[in-house]
Amino acid sequence: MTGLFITFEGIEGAGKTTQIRLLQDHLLSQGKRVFTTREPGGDPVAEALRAVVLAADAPVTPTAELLVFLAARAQHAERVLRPRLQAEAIVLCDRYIDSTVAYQGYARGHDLAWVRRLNDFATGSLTPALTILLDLPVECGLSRQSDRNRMEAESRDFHHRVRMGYLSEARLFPERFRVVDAARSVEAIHADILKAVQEAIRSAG
Ligand code: T5A
Repeated sequence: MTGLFITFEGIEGAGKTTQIRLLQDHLLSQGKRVFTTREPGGDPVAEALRAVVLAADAPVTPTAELLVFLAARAQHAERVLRPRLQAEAIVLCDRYIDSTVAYQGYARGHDLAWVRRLNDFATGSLTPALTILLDLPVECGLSRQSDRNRMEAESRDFHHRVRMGYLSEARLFPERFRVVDAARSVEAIHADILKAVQEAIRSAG
């Protein structure tokens, strides 16, 4: 695998989409080959699964929810992520394995070791070189939201557990995570992300 795999994580409204767009523009202006994608989704089958699992009124059980996110990930990893990384692109992915650990593990209550093993199974252990965690208080993230999917309608407590879960993962895997304070201006956040990405590009080179 010769590309560079970078994932973006955070609670609802953390600013992942905004920051990925800015980073993509910057990297393209530097002549880099960049590919942007998202989870759940990024492939027709995975996008169909996304529609099912995120529909506002879908009566999805917690176990089915976990397995649908993983099924979408398996499809995306094999059909999209691996080929793009083999084509030497910098791949920017909006959410990945840590979303499942944070939402279905820490917040929903599925066994963490089990969720990690399922992530490995779904992806063939495809792990990001760098994970940017955009961290901010739940109230701040939720106040930025305009439309609400099924997960976004969960309680504040649920989203608080997601946030704490992410921060625990960042402490467990410090070599991969960079935690960025996302309660600041778009420009200040972008500057921090650029530093982390430039370091990752140097290390990979
Ligand atoms: N999920 C996903 C799981 O439960 N398990 C899994 O395994 C996976 C993969 C995905 C949902 O699925 C769940 C998690 C999610 O609930 P989604 O629609 O992709 O759903 O949700 P998000 O990823 O949260 O996308 P959002 O668009 O809601 O949030 P972003 O992308 O983090 O934020 P962004 O950039 O769209 O910004 C939101 C708003 O804030 C403004 C923007 O202009 C925008 O209006 N904004 C700022 N405002 C002030 N200051 C800043 N610094 C700002 N940055 C952005």
